[in-house]
Amino acid sequence: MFPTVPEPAPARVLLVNLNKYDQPYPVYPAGVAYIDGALRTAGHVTEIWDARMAGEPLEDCVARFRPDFVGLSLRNIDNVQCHNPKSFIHELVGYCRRVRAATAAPIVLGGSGFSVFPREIFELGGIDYGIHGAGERTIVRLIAALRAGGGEPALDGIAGLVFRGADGAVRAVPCDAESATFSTAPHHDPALLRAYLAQGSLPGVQTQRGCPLHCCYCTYPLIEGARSRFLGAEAVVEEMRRLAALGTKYVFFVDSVFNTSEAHVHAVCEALIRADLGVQWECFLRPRGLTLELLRLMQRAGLSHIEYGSDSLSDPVLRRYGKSFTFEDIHRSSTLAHELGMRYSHFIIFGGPGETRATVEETLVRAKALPGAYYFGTLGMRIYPDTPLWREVAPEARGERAADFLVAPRFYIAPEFTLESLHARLRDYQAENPNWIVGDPPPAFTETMEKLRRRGVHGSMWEYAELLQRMQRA
Ligand code: B12
Ligand code: SF4
Repeated sequence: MFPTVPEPAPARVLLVNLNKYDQPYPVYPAGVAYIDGALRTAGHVTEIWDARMAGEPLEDCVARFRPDFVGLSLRNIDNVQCHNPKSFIHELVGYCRRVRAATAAPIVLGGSGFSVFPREIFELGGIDYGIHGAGERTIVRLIAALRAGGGEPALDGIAGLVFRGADGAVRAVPCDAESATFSTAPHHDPALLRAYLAQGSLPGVQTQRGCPLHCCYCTYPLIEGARSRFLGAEAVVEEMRRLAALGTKYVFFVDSVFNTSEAHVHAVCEALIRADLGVQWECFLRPRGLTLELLRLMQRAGLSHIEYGSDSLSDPVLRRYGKSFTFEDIHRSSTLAHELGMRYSHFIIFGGPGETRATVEETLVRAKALPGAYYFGTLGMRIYPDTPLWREVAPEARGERAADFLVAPRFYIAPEFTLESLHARLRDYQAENPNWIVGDPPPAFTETMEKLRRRGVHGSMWEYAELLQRMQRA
């Protein structure tokens, strides 16, 4: 007979969602739901404290729940608005202090915001462990290793973990995003989900992770990996079914790009059509490789609003931004969506590398030629470490460090412009073109959205922004 090894008691893990930001609407913490699902599957006991929705102070929750571990989720570092910047880093530091004062439990920090600056945020000093990238396996392995008394060699084998070694140096174990699939399922706290739905949130559904493309500013491949991993179509339907059963009528497919693989789009849409759940959705699409048939299939499967990640309507700028399509592709994708009567928008980043006054004007003129389009414009390009833009700007050569770009958000603005000159041009243009939103949506739009949502209207509703701006002009 072998002696029986007692199973360790389940750990009590308090998950804290730090995100209170409400533009364009409060975002349901899908990442926390995934971590919750993984911890529960591993047999642990969890509770969520949500900075926006919690009914009690964080300290009271800690005292009542008595966690063995506290997991913090950091989604946003800042609002990425160059002319109206708002950093969330001081808020993070404040929360770390409050948790530290309330419990001796180890603090583990993860989330997309953390994954953009993992070392720099770790070095702010408020946490014990950081988790870069997808957190499900990593947090379960970390808890097992710590409870088994595993020291540095055990931690060194945990992909995505950031920790301080015995020598005092920060160690970042590389992420492992090589598997061709991902298959974890989130756990939704019904009360939390309903609270977000009541404030107009569109719960996120993730059908794939990773982006293999190389746009010059983009962090998504750093957060999720550069290789696409797909969730099976039936698992996507199951997730949509669970959300529908909890009262969701409209979701956001949070994939970096939904149409990276035509086969995946077909599989997911056909499964959704068969399941006939009556849930509508919105997603990011690359304006390339789309056909009328493919878009019609997505429409039949519930796609209601398309967000094209176009970035510019000028070909020299598209090339410099590292985009894998041309204005002709954008024009074709827009016309197809319009023919099908679908609502679609383009994200445009003004003032990045290669932008000149002439290319800005080219984009603004061409924008008028796309039938029925809505536009979201931003000014300047946020500079993130480890991106092609970072290497082009080469801040280290001037003695600057990545940490300098964390707390005070920094943006690239092409040499022909100042922030003010670019802002003034776009503000004037927006005044004449109500289908544009530059920067944050106008307050009248946000207020109207809130009213409509309280009356049970769901979805993105950008079309109301145009209506409101027209009314204001009149
Ligand atoms: C979809 C998306 C949106 C959609 C959201 C739609 C919706 N209804 O959910 C829209 C377009 C509305 C949006 C808006 C904004 N977004 Co956005 N968005 C994304 C995107 C592409 C995916 C986010 C997502 O849901 N992923 C799926 C979930 C499951 O993954 P996850 O949250 O990352 O969680 C995993 C890990 O991070 C980790 N994890 C998460 N929490 C925890 C906790 C612990 C303890 C652990 C261990 C691990 C862990 O494990 C999870 C599971 O694997 C990301 C980029 C990206 N690829 O990540 C940007 C991103 C999150 N957005 C970003 C920003 C800035 C914004 C805006 C501020 C932009 C703006 N100016 O309006 C707003 C803020 C909205 C808000 N109120 O918070 C930034 C945040 C970083 C930063 N620069 O600050 C990102 C990273 C993009 C970027 N620029 O780099 N966004
Ligand atoms: S901008 Fe979109 S397509 Fe380009 S690398 Fe980022 S996620 Fe991929």
